Amino acid sequence: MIKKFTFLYFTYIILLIFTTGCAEKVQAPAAMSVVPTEQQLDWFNMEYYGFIHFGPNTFTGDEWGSGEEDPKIFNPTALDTDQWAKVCSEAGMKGIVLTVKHLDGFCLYPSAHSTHTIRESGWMDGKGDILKMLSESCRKYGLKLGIYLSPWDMNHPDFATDRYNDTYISTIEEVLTNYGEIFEFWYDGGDTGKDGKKQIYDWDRFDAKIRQLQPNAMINRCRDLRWVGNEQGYAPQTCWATITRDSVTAAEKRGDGSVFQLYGTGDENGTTWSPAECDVSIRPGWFHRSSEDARVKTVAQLFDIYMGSVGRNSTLILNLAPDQRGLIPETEVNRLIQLRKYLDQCFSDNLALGTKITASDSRSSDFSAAKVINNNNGSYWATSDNVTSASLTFEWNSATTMNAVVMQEYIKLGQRVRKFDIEILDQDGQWRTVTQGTTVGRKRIVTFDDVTTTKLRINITDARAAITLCNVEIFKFPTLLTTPTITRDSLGNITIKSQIPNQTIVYTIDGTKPNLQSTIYNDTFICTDAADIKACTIDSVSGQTSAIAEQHYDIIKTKWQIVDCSGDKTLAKTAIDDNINTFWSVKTSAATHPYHVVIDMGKVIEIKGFSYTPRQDGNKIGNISEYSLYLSPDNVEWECVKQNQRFDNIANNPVEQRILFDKIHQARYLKLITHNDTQSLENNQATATATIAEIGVITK
Ligand code: FUL
Repeated sequence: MIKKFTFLYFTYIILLIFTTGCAEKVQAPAAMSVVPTEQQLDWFNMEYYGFIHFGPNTFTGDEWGSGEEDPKIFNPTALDTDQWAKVCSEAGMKGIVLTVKHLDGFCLYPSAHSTHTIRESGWMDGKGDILKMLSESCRKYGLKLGIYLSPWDMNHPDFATDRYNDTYISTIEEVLTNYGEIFEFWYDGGDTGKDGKKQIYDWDRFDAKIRQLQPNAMINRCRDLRWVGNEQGYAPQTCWATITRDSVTAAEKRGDGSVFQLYGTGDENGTTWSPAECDVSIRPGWFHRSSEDARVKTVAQLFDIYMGSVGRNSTLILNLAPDQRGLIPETEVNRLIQLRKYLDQCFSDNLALGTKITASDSRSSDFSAAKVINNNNGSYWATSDNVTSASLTFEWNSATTMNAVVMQEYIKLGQRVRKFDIEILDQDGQWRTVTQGTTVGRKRIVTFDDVTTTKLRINITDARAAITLCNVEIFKFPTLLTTPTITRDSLGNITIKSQIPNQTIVYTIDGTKPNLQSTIYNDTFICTDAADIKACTIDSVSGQTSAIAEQHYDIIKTKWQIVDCSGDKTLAKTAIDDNINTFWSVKTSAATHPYHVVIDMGKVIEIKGFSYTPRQDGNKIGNISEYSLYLSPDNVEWECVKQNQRFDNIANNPVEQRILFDKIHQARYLKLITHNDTQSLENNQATATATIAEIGVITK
């Protein structure tokens, strides 16, 4: 019996081997002629990483230095590269590229080939090396390190001479040998020296040196990757990972602007694999300047950029600009963390998992539709050779709400999809197109209005060769609840705006936290008295709210007048116009403190304190640091309620100063006398200015 079983068993095995050996195994699709290297695939998979612009410009307020800056101005007071790395890592970034040398020539490491470096700044007794510090911080936080080393150099005496190529090579050697593994090398443009002479760069030598020292580093400028052609962080809708370098050079030479479009779209017949990298700064400029603090990109803007870059077959390199302390400011940190939270929410529940999935064509069971939901980007759905249009249908057991689809091509074999559309099965049994697009590439994310359905169909309608998709995800992105902004004009009209249209805003005027029961904001309303206004956007179904915006207003100043002041009375009105973005600046012929202003509030009122808002444009000149304050019922009898007082920390943090009195006063007139300002204090200046964005009173 045992013998018989053994015999049958072996016969079965032999037959199995025989038949399997004979069955024709369906081959994978042939690769396209241009495909990425393993290093390019690794880099592409990083998706999102940071850029850091830091240097003398951080201290001068310039975007482009001249190279003539005194290195001593570089003096961060609390630099912490661990903070940079921690923020980037918590934001979900995978690396950081540092401007080791911007075009002003200043090196953030002590280069032996320059005399314009961190060593000459005297910072850390001339022993600082920010590249080293950052390389250690990146290691600590599991981030990769990249280097921006500007070939253009406005400081170096060799620039625009035959010697400069050697000098630049020497600096490449320094930065690529002493700081560990480098994932990306960023050249930048520009070639004109001070006297108008142009540097002829030896790019081939530079490339070869980088390859020799860091074979895994990705080089920009249409080598391993390309600039996307704009600094807004967006790739175009059609974005190929391939490009032809000769066509780029020709377009650059034509100078008709067409090259920027080419950088963006790439070229489907391109001969080099060089995907787009989208660069953008989180604030208007690449370097920090406090005058732009209010214009840090919002979470909604950053999310849109993410979708327009990572979601369009590109990577996103997002610039963070440390301030003069050498820290990434709190506003940016908060935005990045909020963005991370929102992205995590968006991509947390893949509705494609567990669906019944079918394809109109598959080349074999090894390349079945199910491969796009098996959580393995190494396997993929592929159509038969010559089948360049096909559909994938996802079916749910019950009606499901969705608004986003992620698709990924198996780009190891090259980029193929030219065109696609997405349909859902309507309640009346009809297929309805919800979105359409062109290229897919490494990752394409598309969104559409919420739809509730049991079936979704992706139609690839045109491709360069057999279709290969390794991943599809379907999501219901939650509504992005953005913090609204509250403003009041000089007549008392309150306007509350959300960054995303049609979001429900609720508000309170008594300082309580708004919730589903609070008043819904529909239109501008009047509030001339003191009020604590709080507002947020709210999801009327879940009751979830955005972060709360709040503004404290006191009585309106429409009837207020300037009775007397140093300098021009008409100009002084900007100090009581309820607009913190305008300011009164006074410097009389004496040009020294004290300056004064007397304000008539129209009638006798009860006041508990007063407020002073310094100018909000980031410039410190004239910010009052020492003052006295007087009150009067009749502009005759004056009482000094604050004598020779100081506004604490106003130099570092020039926000509204709210000063309470010891008791409530009845007054109609208010007189502010200045004794000093932050600039004069710092520079020991003999001449002085006083500036006032707003003076107000505290009544509640
Ligand atoms: C540009 C430069 O001009 C900017 O200053 C910045 O460094 C940006 C990333 O690249 O070409």
